[in-house]
Amino acid sequence: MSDQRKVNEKSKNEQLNEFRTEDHGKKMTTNQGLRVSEDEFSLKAGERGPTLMEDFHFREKMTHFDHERIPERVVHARGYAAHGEFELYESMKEYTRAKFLQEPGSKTPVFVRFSTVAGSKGSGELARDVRGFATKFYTEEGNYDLVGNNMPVFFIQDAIKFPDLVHAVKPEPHNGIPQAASAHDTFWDFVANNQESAHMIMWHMSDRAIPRSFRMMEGFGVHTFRFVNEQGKAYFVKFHWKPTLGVHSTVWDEAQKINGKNPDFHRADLYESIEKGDYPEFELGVQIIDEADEFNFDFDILDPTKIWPEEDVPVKIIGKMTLNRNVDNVFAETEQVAFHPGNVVPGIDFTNDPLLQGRLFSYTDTQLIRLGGPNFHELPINRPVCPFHNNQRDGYGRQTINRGQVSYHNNSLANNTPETSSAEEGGYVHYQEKVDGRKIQARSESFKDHFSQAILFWNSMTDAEKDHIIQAFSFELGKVSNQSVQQQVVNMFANVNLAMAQEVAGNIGVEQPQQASKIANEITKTSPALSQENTRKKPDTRKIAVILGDGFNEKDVKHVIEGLKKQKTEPEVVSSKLGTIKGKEGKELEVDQTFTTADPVLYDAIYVIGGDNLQEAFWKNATYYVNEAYNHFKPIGATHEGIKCLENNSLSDKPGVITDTDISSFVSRFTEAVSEHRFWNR
Ligand code: HDE
Repeated sequence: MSDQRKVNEKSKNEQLNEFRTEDHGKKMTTNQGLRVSEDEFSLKAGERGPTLMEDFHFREKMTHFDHERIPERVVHARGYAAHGEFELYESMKEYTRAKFLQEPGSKTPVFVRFSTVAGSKGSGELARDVRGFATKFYTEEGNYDLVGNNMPVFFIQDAIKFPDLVHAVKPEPHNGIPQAASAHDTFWDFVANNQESAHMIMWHMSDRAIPRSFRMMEGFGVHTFRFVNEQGKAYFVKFHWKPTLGVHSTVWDEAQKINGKNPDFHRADLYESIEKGDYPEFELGVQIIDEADEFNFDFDILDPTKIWPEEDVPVKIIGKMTLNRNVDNVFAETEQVAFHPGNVVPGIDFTNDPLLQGRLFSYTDTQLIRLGGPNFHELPINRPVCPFHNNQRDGYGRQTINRGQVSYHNNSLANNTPETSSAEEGGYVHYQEKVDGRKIQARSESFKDHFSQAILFWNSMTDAEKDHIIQAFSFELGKVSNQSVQQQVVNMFANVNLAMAQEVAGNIGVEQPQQASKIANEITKTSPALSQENTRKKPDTRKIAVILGDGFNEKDVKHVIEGLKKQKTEPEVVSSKLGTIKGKEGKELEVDQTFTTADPVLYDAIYVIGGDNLQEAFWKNATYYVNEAYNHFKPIGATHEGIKCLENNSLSDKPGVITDTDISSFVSRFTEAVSEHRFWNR
């Protein structure tokens, strides 16, 4: 590892340290540094008199408060972020000159923000929505931002339609309803009248739109980018993040309930896992296509509504990102971070994907209003770790004190510095793609197939996943009040699968389409990588509610809890009251949650054990827990008195329900069920 890289590993954190401040244990002062003698009572003319203007501390405190909000992001307002590092496994020298992708083992500090798209800053995190997955790499050549989503395609093909899409999905303007939801007339009216959205809608109706955790989502750069190597040769590239825990989701009923029980579910999950040292990990993968093969696919590789099926263009895993540090201050870091797909480094370039091209304009533009001027790059979280020098000056909130007389180029007074760099010196040189065309406002013919890959997606789903898609369509369209819109959408999706469209039509009471599209019958291809059923499955960090009360069997409970922890699951004792419960032999055990502070939707699995002589109310709560878990297809385990509880609810002997009188075999059988995550065959 080069010395420069070793420095870089820590440098972002060290850089942030210069801005950190600790108020704890300090004397209170004004922003001018004056010690404050009174912070409870404003200065008044007499004890019952009016407050005086000259009370500068009151004025400063109130003015700052009055101005402490900034506009939320126009999309992706609800987000949560963490710091980490990216370690390269394999040199990409053959394909790109990007320095952070050269030396295996080299590490680059990163900052990642996950988000929902449609909802406001305070909305529930389990909305059916796309998730943003934005990564800032603080490289020695400047910041590189990979501003992606958890779905590999997008709703539209041209950025000029983005304001329309967003207006359609946001709360309807005449009544401000609904918040953080696509289940309303304007969104589906947009879909039916903009059929390029078909493929993305299949993802949006799938389980991908209701992830179990930010730690269990894939990330995608979506667009086709370019890698350019030292010799100037270019390749087309798509970026993927693959979570080492696999890709996992909730079910819709559960997601809606989580939004009520814990609207911070995803951020709390991320924050707590980092605090516990269960660092979220994502491997970086690239799909690479040689320039010579640009036209060798049955879709246009620049079309952002298309994937490159992984079975056709394999994903090469080149490194791993580990998120290992929470922010110190959510506003300063998570809120003020400014991502931009145009932040690139030498060796990474753009393509003519018209969605990408438009994004290159939008991000700086939106930061200018959101962060109040052109100096947002100086905010600690946005500063590159390498020095920056140019002739840009002034503006609101400028912090840099540029010394010297000269702020223009060319000049002689400063020896024509700051000077530009050649490519050899690390200067960014745009890839010299030959472009030739008439100015025209049109869409390429090669972008006009909207259904083939929507069909590929449908074909690749398991029966359970297909069922979830049908249920999602039925819910979303069931919430649409305009029957013509409902009918248009159902007719549109008959182009993907007739039986699916007919079932949805039946569920929402509109006419069943009769005509399957020709291609729907012709396309039989599947892409196994699209199904979440083929993902990694592990018990790690799965939360288990251990339902326990007074009179429990100490030895066995200890054995099970320790056994579950050994398998890296996270058991929590749930009982009627907080405090401690007493075992048969008088030993006490701390209760983590009560039946009411927690809820079965907040756990991945339930283990009922109970205790001797428990009240009916205890078993009533336990019954609610196991039934909810059962309805959400989650693993359920029972031993001791818990077995009776399952029998009373006719749940024993069902798939994913483990009962055992032998405590040792129980632990291994139950852990196996927990690793399975969900039992769709109930
Ligand atoms: Fe964005 N997008 N976007 N987007 N986007 C923003 O920038 C935009 C698109 C994505 O955590 C905004 O700073 C246009 C695709 C993420 O801070 C804004 C188009 C993808 C985030 C903007 C798209 C994304 C944003 C709002 C159509 C996946 C959150 C606030 C051409 C590849 C970043 C902001 C964060 C945020 C514009 C489409 C990802 C308005 C015009 C496709 C993850 O500039």
